[in-house]
Amino acid sequence: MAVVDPDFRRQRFSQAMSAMYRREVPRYGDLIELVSAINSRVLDGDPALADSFDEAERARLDQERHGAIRVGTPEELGLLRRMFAVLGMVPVGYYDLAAAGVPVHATAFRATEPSSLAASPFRVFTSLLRLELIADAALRQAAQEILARRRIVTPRALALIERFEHAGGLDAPESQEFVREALETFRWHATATVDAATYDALRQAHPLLADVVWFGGPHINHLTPRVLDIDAAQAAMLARGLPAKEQIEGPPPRSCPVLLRQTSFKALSEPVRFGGSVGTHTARFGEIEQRGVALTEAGRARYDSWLASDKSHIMSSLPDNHAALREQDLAFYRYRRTGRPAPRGADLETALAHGAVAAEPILYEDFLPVSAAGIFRSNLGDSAREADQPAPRREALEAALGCAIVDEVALYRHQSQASAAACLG
Ligand code: OOG
Ligand code: NI
Repeated sequence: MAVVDPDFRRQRFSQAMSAMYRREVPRYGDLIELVSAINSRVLDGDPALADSFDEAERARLDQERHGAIRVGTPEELGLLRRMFAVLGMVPVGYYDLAAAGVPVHATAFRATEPSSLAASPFRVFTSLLRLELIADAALRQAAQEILARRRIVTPRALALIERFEHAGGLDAPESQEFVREALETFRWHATATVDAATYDALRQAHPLLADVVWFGGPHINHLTPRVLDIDAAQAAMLARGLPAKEQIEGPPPRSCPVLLRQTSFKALSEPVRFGGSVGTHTARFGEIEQRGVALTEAGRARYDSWLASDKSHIMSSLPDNHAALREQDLAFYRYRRTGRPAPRGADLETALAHGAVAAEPILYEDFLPVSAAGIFRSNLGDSAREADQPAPRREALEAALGCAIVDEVALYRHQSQASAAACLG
Protein backbone atom coordinates (compact mmCIF):
# COMPACT_ATOMS: atom_id res chain seq x y z
CA MET A 1 0.00 0.00 0.00
CA ALA A 2 1.32 3.46 -0.92
CA VAL A 3 0.55 5.47 2.19
CA VAL A 4 -0.20 9.17 1.96
CA ASP A 5 1.66 11.67 4.17
CA PRO A 6 -0.66 12.84 6.98
CA ASP A 7 0.43 16.43 6.21
CA PHE A 8 -1.24 16.11 2.84
CA ARG A 9 -4.48 14.86 4.41
CA ARG A 10 -4.42 17.75 6.89
CA GLN A 11 -3.93 20.25 4.10
CA ARG A 12 -6.88 18.79 2.20
CA PHE A 13 -8.98 18.65 5.33
CA SER A 14 -8.23 22.28 6.16
CA GLN A 15 -9.22 23.34 2.63
CA ALA A 16 -12.41 21.27 2.74
CA MET A 17 -13.31 22.70 6.13
CA SER A 18 -12.72 26.24 4.88
CA ALA A 19 -14.88 25.64 1.78
CA MET A 20 -17.67 24.15 3.89
CA TYR A 21 -17.58 27.02 6.39
CA ARG A 22 -17.61 29.59 3.60
CA ARG A 23 -20.74 27.97 2.18
CA GLU A 24 -22.39 27.75 5.58
CA VAL A 25 -21.33 31.19 6.85
CA PRO A 26 -20.97 33.60 3.91
CA ARG A 27 -19.56 36.32 6.18
CA TYR A 28 -16.52 34.14 6.74
CA GLY A 29 -15.90 34.49 2.99
CA ASP A 30 -16.00 38.29 3.42
CA LEU A 31 -13.44 37.98 6.19
CA ILE A 32 -11.09 35.89 4.04
CA GLU A 33 -11.23 38.49 1.27
CA LEU A 34 -10.56 41.32 3.68
CA VAL A 35 -7.60 39.51 5.22
CA SER A 36 -5.97 38.57 1.96
CA ALA A 37 -6.22 42.20 0.74
CA ILE A 38 -4.59 43.47 3.96
CA ASN A 39 -1.84 40.84 3.81
CA SER A 40 -0.94 41.78 0.23
CA ARG A 41 -0.94 45.47 1.13
CA VAL A 42 1.29 44.93 4.18
CA LEU A 43 3.80 42.83 2.24
CA ASP A 44 3.87 45.33 -0.66
CA GLY A 45 4.48 48.23 1.72
CA ASP A 46 7.10 46.52 3.87
CA PRO A 47 9.84 44.94 1.74
CA ALA A 48 11.87 44.02 4.83
CA LEU A 49 8.94 42.01 6.20
CA ALA A 50 8.28 40.46 2.79
CA ASP A 51 11.96 39.47 2.60
CA SER A 52 11.81 37.86 6.00
CA PHE A 53 9.21 35.41 4.67
CA ASP A 54 10.78 32.59 2.71
CA GLU A 55 8.76 30.96 -0.06
CA ALA A 56 7.31 28.28 2.22
CA GLU A 57 6.23 30.86 4.79
CA ARG A 58 4.64 33.04 2.13
CA ALA A 59 2.70 30.04 0.77
CA ARG A 60 1.71 29.03 4.28
CA LEU A 61 0.30 32.48 5.04
CA ASP A 62 -2.68 32.04 2.71
CA GLN A 63 -3.49 28.62 4.15
CA GLU A 64 -2.95 29.61 7.71
CA ARG A 65 -5.96 29.16 9.91
CA HIS A 66 -7.29 27.57 13.03
CA GLY A 67 -10.76 26.42 13.94
CA ALA A 68 -12.56 25.60 17.18
CA ILE A 69 -14.95 22.94 18.40
CA ARG A 70 -16.50 22.00 21.74
CA VAL A 71 -17.25 18.46 22.88
CA GLY A 72 -19.43 17.16 25.68
CA THR A 73 -17.82 13.97 27.02
CA PRO A 74 -14.38 12.47 27.63
CA GLU A 75 -15.28 9.65 25.18
CA GLU A 76 -15.93 12.19 22.42
CA LEU A 77 -12.60 13.85 23.07
CA GLY A 78 -10.84 10.49 22.96
CA LEU A 79 -12.44 9.73 19.62
CA LEU A 80 -11.40 13.08 18.19
CA ARG A 81 -7.83 12.53 19.36
CA ARG A 82 -7.79 9.40 17.19
CA MET A 83 -9.41 11.23 14.27
CA PHE A 84 -6.92 14.08 14.40
CA ALA A 85 -4.01 11.62 14.60
CA VAL A 86 -4.96 10.48 11.08
CA LEU A 87 -4.46 14.12 10.04
CA GLY A 88 -1.03 14.32 11.70
CA MET A 89 -2.27 16.39 14.65
CA VAL A 90 -1.55 15.81 18.34
CA PRO A 91 -2.79 17.64 21.44
CA VAL A 92 -0.45 20.51 22.36
CA GLY A 93 -0.93 22.78 25.38
CA TYR A 94 -3.42 22.71 28.25
CA TYR A 95 -5.82 25.65 28.54
CA ASP A 96 -7.84 26.15 31.68
CA LEU A 97 -10.73 28.45 30.84
CA ALA A 98 -12.68 27.79 34.02
CA ALA A 99 -10.36 30.24 35.76
CA ALA A 100 -11.83 32.89 33.45
CA GLY A 101 -15.43 31.84 34.02
CA VAL A 102 -16.02 29.44 31.11
CA PRO A 103 -16.73 25.84 32.28
CA VAL A 104 -14.37 24.08 29.84
CA HIS A 105 -10.76 23.05 29.57
CA ALA A 106 -9.06 22.66 26.24
CA THR A 107 -6.12 21.65 24.13
CA ALA A 108 -5.15 22.38 20.54
CA PHE A 109 -4.62 19.64 18.00
CA ARG A 110 -1.80 20.57 15.65
CA ALA A 111 1.30 19.38 13.82
CA THR A 112 4.59 19.78 15.68
CA GLU A 113 7.42 19.38 13.13
CA PRO A 114 8.51 22.62 11.40
CA SER A 115 8.22 20.93 7.98
CA SER A 116 4.70 19.70 8.81
CA LEU A 117 3.69 23.15 10.02
CA ALA A 118 4.99 24.60 6.77
CA ALA A 119 2.92 22.07 4.79
CA SER A 120 -0.23 22.92 6.76
CA PRO A 121 -0.34 24.85 10.03
CA PHE A 122 -4.05 24.05 10.56
CA ARG A 123 -4.92 23.73 14.28
CA VAL A 124 -8.16 22.94 16.07
CA PHE A 125 -8.80 24.47 19.49
CA THR A 126 -10.84 21.75 21.19
CA SER A 127 -12.73 22.33 24.42
CA LEU A 128 -14.24 19.73 26.69
CA LEU A 129 -17.26 20.76 28.71
CA ARG A 130 -16.68 20.38 32.46
CA LEU A 131 -20.10 19.08 33.35
CA GLU A 132 -19.08 18.84 37.01
CA LEU A 133 -19.13 22.64 37.07
CA ILE A 134 -22.85 22.72 36.27
CA ALA A 135 -24.59 23.23 39.60
CA ASP A 136 -28.04 21.81 38.78
CA ALA A 137 -27.78 18.03 39.30
CA ALA A 138 -30.94 17.16 37.35
CA LEU A 139 -29.81 19.20 34.37
CA ARG A 140 -26.32 17.70 34.56
CA GLN A 141 -27.88 14.26 34.46
CA ALA A 142 -30.13 15.19 31.52
CA ALA A 143 -27.17 16.59 29.59
CA GLN A 144 -25.18 13.42 30.25
CA GLU A 145 -27.99 11.26 28.91
CA ILE A 146 -28.45 13.33 25.77
CA LEU A 147 -24.70 13.29 25.10
CA ALA A 148 -24.41 9.55 25.69
CA ARG A 149 -26.87 8.92 22.85
CA ARG A 150 -25.15 10.86 20.09
CA ARG A 151 -22.50 9.56 17.69
CA ILE A 152 -20.19 12.30 16.47
CA VAL A 153 -18.07 10.22 14.06
CA THR A 154 -19.59 8.44 11.05
CA PRO A 155 -19.25 4.63 10.96
CA ARG A 156 -17.08 4.89 7.84
CA ALA A 157 -14.75 7.47 9.41
CA LEU A 158 -14.40 5.20 12.43
CA ALA A 159 -13.55 2.23 10.20
CA LEU A 160 -10.87 4.30 8.44
CA ILE A 161 -9.45 5.47 11.79
CA GLU A 162 -9.14 1.81 12.82
CA ARG A 163 -7.55 0.94 9.52
CA PHE A 164 -5.04 3.77 9.97
CA GLU A 165 -4.21 2.52 13.46
CA HIS A 166 -3.75 -1.09 12.40
CA ALA A 167 -2.15 -0.68 8.97
CA GLY A 168 -0.06 2.34 9.98
CA GLY A 169 -1.43 4.55 7.20
CA LEU A 170 -4.06 5.21 4.54
CA ASP A 171 -3.63 5.15 0.77
CA ALA A 172 -4.82 7.91 -1.59
CA PRO A 173 -8.44 6.77 -2.14
CA GLU A 174 -8.85 6.05 1.58
CA SER A 175 -7.38 9.45 2.43
CA GLN A 176 -9.83 11.19 0.16
CA GLU A 177 -12.71 9.29 1.67
CA PHE A 178 -11.46 10.00 5.18
CA VAL A 179 -11.40 13.75 4.58
CA ARG A 180 -14.97 13.64 3.25
CA GLU A 181 -16.21 11.55 6.17
CA ALA A 182 -14.33 13.53 8.83
CA LEU A 183 -15.96 16.72 7.57
CA GLU A 184 -19.36 15.30 8.58
CA THR A 185 -18.38 15.51 12.25
CA PHE A 186 -18.01 19.30 12.07
CA ARG A 187 -21.04 20.16 9.96
CA TRP A 188 -23.80 22.44 11.22
CA HIS A 189 -27.05 20.78 12.31
CA ALA A 190 -30.14 22.94 11.85
CA THR A 191 -32.38 20.54 13.76
CA ALA A 192 -32.02 20.22 17.52
CA THR A 193 -31.81 16.84 19.22
CA VAL A 194 -33.78 18.22 22.19
CA ASP A 195 -37.15 19.96 22.50
CA ALA A 196 -37.45 23.70 22.97
CA ALA A 197 -38.09 23.39 26.73
CA THR A 198 -34.90 21.37 27.31
CA TYR A 199 -32.95 23.80 25.15
CA ASP A 200 -34.22 26.72 27.23
CA ALA A 201 -33.33 24.96 30.48
CA LEU A 202 -29.80 24.28 29.21
CA ARG A 203 -29.44 27.85 28.04
CA GLN A 204 -30.61 29.16 31.38
CA ALA A 205 -27.99 27.06 33.18
CA HIS A 206 -25.21 28.20 30.84
CA PRO A 207 -25.37 29.22 27.16
CA LEU A 208 -22.34 27.04 26.55
CA LEU A 209 -24.21 24.01 27.79
CA ALA A 210 -26.99 24.59 25.28
CA ASP A 211 -24.46 24.99 22.48
CA VAL A 212 -22.65 21.76 23.22
CA VAL A 213 -25.57 19.56 24.16
CA TRP A 214 -28.45 20.29 21.81
CA PHE A 215 -26.54 19.48 18.56
CA GLY A 216 -25.98 16.19 16.89
CA GLY A 217 -22.24 16.92 16.85
CA PRO A 218 -19.41 19.39 17.49
CA HIS A 219 -20.04 21.88 14.70
CA ILE A 220 -17.06 24.01 13.82
CA ASN A 221 -17.86 27.35 15.47
CA HIS A 222 -15.27 29.54 13.73
CA LEU A 223 -12.29 29.53 11.44
CA THR A 224 -9.50 32.03 11.77
CA PRO A 225 -7.16 33.24 9.03
CA ARG A 226 -3.86 34.92 9.95
CA VAL A 227 -3.58 38.62 9.22
CA LEU A 228 -0.41 40.72 9.22
CA ASP A 229 -2.05 43.90 10.57
CA ILE A 230 -4.89 43.14 12.95
CA ASP A 231 -5.56 46.79 13.82
CA ALA A 232 -6.20 47.52 10.13
CA ALA A 233 -8.32 44.37 9.89
CA GLN A 234 -10.43 45.34 12.89
CA ALA A 235 -11.16 48.73 11.31
CA ALA A 236 -11.88 47.07 7.95
CA MET A 237 -14.32 44.63 9.58
CA LEU A 238 -16.30 47.50 11.08
CA ALA A 239 -16.22 49.42 7.78
CA ARG A 240 -17.64 46.35 6.06
CA GLY A 241 -20.48 46.02 8.53
CA LEU A 242 -19.10 42.97 10.32
CA PRO A 243 -20.03 43.22 14.02
CA ALA A 244 -16.50 43.09 15.44
CA LYS A 245 -16.02 42.50 19.17
CA GLU A 246 -15.07 45.59 21.14
CA GLN A 247 -11.43 44.91 21.76
CA ILE A 248 -8.53 42.94 20.37
CA GLU A 249 -7.40 40.17 22.75
CA GLY A 250 -3.75 39.60 23.60
CA PRO A 251 -0.66 41.83 23.74
CA PRO A 252 -0.83 45.52 22.76
CA PRO A 253 0.28 46.62 19.27
CA ARG A 254 4.07 46.51 18.95
CA SER A 255 6.57 46.88 16.16
CA CYS A 256 7.88 43.44 17.11
CA PRO A 257 4.77 41.23 17.54
CA VAL A 258 4.81 38.55 20.24
CA LEU A 259 2.44 35.64 20.91
CA LEU A 260 -1.03 36.11 19.51
CA ARG A 261 -3.53 38.94 19.03
CA GLN A 262 -7.10 38.03 18.10
CA THR A 263 -10.44 39.56 17.39
CA SER A 264 -13.71 38.22 15.98
CA PHE A 265 -17.04 39.25 14.62
CA LYS A 266 -19.84 38.22 16.92
CA ALA A 267 -21.82 35.06 16.44
CA LEU A 268 -24.84 35.29 14.17
CA SER A 269 -28.33 34.33 15.26
CA GLU A 270 -29.46 31.36 13.18
CA PRO A 271 -32.78 29.54 12.88
CA VAL A 272 -33.03 26.11 14.49
CA ARG A 273 -35.86 23.56 14.39
CA PHE A 274 -37.01 21.96 17.64
CA GLY A 275 -39.48 19.22 16.83
CA GLY A 276 -42.44 21.25 15.58
CA SER A 277 -41.23 24.74 16.49
CA VAL A 278 -38.55 27.06 15.19
CA GLY A 279 -36.16 28.99 17.42
CA THR A 280 -32.77 30.64 17.09
CA HIS A 281 -29.27 29.86 18.28
CA THR A 282 -26.07 31.90 18.15
CA ALA A 283 -22.94 29.84 17.71
CA ARG A 284 -20.94 30.60 14.63
CA PHE A 285 -18.58 33.47 14.03
CA GLY A 286 -15.40 34.48 12.23
CA GLU A 287 -12.10 35.38 13.84
CA ILE A 288 -8.76 36.80 12.76
CA GLU A 289 -5.38 36.51 14.38
CA GLN A 290 -1.96 38.10 14.16
CA ARG A 291 0.88 35.91 15.30
CA GLY A 292 4.28 36.90 16.60
CA VAL A 293 7.35 35.32 18.15
CA ALA A 294 6.98 32.52 20.74
CA LEU A 295 8.08 33.52 24.25
CA THR A 296 10.24 31.58 26.70
CA GLU A 297 8.91 30.95 30.23
CA ALA A 298 10.62 34.16 31.33
CA GLY A 299 9.07 36.16 28.48
CA ARG A 300 5.67 34.63 29.09
CA ALA A 301 5.83 35.44 32.81
CA ARG A 302 6.34 39.09 31.87
CA TYR A 303 3.37 39.00 29.50
CA ASP A 304 1.20 37.31 32.13
CA SER A 305 2.06 39.87 34.77
CA TRP A 306 1.22 42.68 32.35
CA LEU A 307 -2.09 40.91 31.67
CA ALA A 308 -2.83 40.66 35.38
CA SER A 309 -2.04 44.36 35.90
CA ASP A 310 -4.47 47.13 34.96
CA LYS A 311 -2.76 47.18 31.52
CA SER A 312 -2.80 50.98 31.47
CA HIS A 313 0.99 51.11 31.17
CA ILE A 314 2.68 49.83 28.03
CA MET A 315 4.20 46.38 28.15
CA SER A 316 7.62 47.85 28.86
CA SER A 317 8.98 44.70 30.51
CA LEU A 318 9.18 43.03 27.08
CA PRO A 319 11.67 44.90 24.87
CA ASP A 320 10.22 45.77 21.48
CA ASN A 321 13.07 44.49 19.34
CA HIS A 322 14.23 41.02 18.42
CA ALA A 323 17.87 41.50 19.37
CA ALA A 324 16.99 42.32 22.98
CA LEU A 325 14.32 39.63 23.23
CA ARG A 326 16.84 37.06 22.07
CA GLU A 327 19.78 38.27 24.14
CA GLN A 328 17.68 38.32 27.30
CA ASP A 329 16.29 34.85 26.52
CA LEU A 330 12.71 36.14 26.46
CA ALA A 331 11.72 34.73 23.05
CA PHE A 332 12.63 31.79 20.82
CA TYR A 333 14.72 32.04 17.66
CA ARG A 334 15.71 29.63 14.94
CA TYR A 335 19.26 29.83 13.58
CA ARG A 336 20.52 29.41 10.05
CA ARG A 337 23.88 29.73 8.32
CA THR A 338 24.16 32.74 6.03
CA GLY A 339 27.10 31.46 3.96
CA ARG A 340 29.48 34.03 5.40
CA PRO A 341 32.56 32.65 7.14
CA ALA A 342 32.88 32.43 10.92
CA PRO A 343 36.12 32.21 12.90
CA ARG A 344 37.21 28.64 13.55
CA GLY A 345 35.52 27.11 16.59
CA ALA A 346 33.23 30.13 17.01
CA ASP A 347 30.34 29.74 19.43
CA LEU A 348 26.80 30.82 18.53
CA GLU A 349 27.15 34.43 19.71
CA THR A 350 30.45 34.89 17.88
CA ALA A 351 29.00 33.37 14.71
CA LEU A 352 26.03 35.73 15.02
CA ALA A 353 28.32 38.73 15.59
CA HIS A 354 30.29 37.84 12.44
CA GLY A 355 27.09 37.50 10.40
CA ALA A 356 27.84 33.85 9.74
CA VAL A 357 24.61 32.81 11.42
CA ALA A 358 21.26 34.63 11.37
CA ALA A 359 18.49 34.40 14.01
CA GLU A 360 14.84 34.33 12.92
CA PRO A 361 11.84 34.52 15.23
CA ILE A 362 9.98 31.24 15.83
CA LEU A 363 6.29 31.81 15.27
CA TYR A 364 3.93 31.21 18.19
CA GLU A 365 1.68 28.33 17.05
CA ASP A 366 -0.49 28.05 20.16
CA PHE A 367 -3.24 29.87 22.06
CA LEU A 368 -3.74 32.05 25.14
CA PRO A 369 -6.28 31.01 27.77
CA VAL A 370 -7.38 34.50 28.81
CA SER A 371 -7.82 35.55 25.17
CA ALA A 372 -9.70 32.35 24.39
CA ALA A 373 -12.06 33.01 27.30
CA GLY A 374 -12.62 36.54 25.95
CA ILE A 375 -13.51 35.10 22.53
CA PHE A 376 -15.86 32.61 24.16
CA ARG A 377 -17.59 35.27 26.22
CA SER A 378 -18.11 37.73 23.40
CA ASN A 379 -19.81 34.96 21.44
CA LEU A 380 -21.91 33.45 24.18
CA GLY A 381 -23.72 36.71 24.73
CA ASP A 382 -24.40 38.72 27.87
CA SER A 383 -25.95 35.81 29.71
CA ALA A 384 -22.58 34.07 30.01
CA ARG A 385 -21.97 33.94 33.74
CA GLU A 386 -18.86 33.99 35.83
CA ALA A 387 -18.41 30.62 37.50
CA ASP A 388 -16.36 30.22 40.67
CA GLN A 389 -12.71 29.40 40.21
CA PRO A 390 -12.27 25.62 40.19
CA ALA A 391 -8.82 24.08 39.94
CA PRO A 392 -7.41 23.14 36.52
CA ARG A 393 -7.57 19.41 35.79
CA ARG A 394 -4.91 18.63 33.26
CA GLU A 395 -4.78 14.91 34.22
CA ALA A 396 -8.52 14.61 33.58
CA LEU A 397 -8.09 16.05 30.10
CA GLU A 398 -5.15 13.72 29.43
CA ALA A 399 -7.16 10.73 30.66
CA ALA A 400 -9.95 11.66 28.23
CA LEU A 401 -7.46 12.07 25.39
CA GLY A 402 -5.77 8.80 26.26
CA CYS A 403 -2.31 10.39 25.92
CA ALA A 404 -0.10 13.07 27.39
CA ILE A 405 -0.47 16.66 26.20
CA VAL A 406 2.66 17.97 24.46
CA ASP A 407 4.35 20.90 26.21
CA GLU A 408 4.45 23.74 23.69
CA VAL A 409 7.38 25.57 25.30
CA ALA A 410 9.49 22.41 25.16
CA LEU A 411 8.76 22.20 21.42
CA TYR A 412 9.95 25.75 20.77
CA ARG A 413 13.06 25.23 22.87
CA HIS A 414 13.89 22.01 21.08
CA GLN A 415 13.47 23.63 17.68
CA SER A 416 15.71 26.53 18.66
CA GLN A 417 18.43 24.34 20.14
CA ALA A 418 18.40 21.89 17.25
CA SER A 419 18.82 24.72 14.73
CA ALA A 420 21.71 26.20 16.74
CA ALA A 421 23.42 22.80 16.93
CA ALA A 422 23.01 22.32 13.16
CA CYS A 423 24.69 25.70 12.50
CA LEU A 424 27.69 24.92 14.67
CA GLY A 425 27.99 21.23 13.87
C1 OOG B 1 -13.05 28.63 21.29
C2 OOG B 1 -12.52 30.00 21.61
C3 OOG B 1 -11.00 30.00 21.68
C4 OOG B 1 -9.16 31.04 20.29
O1 OOG B 1 -8.77 31.36 19.17
O2 OOG B 1 -8.62 31.43 21.33
C5 OOG B 1 -10.34 30.18 20.36
C6 OOG B 1 -14.53 28.55 21.19
O3 OOG B 1 -15.21 29.58 21.16
O4 OOG B 1 -15.01 27.41 21.09
O5 OOG B 1 -10.72 29.69 19.35
NI1 NI C 1 -10.16 30.92 17.70
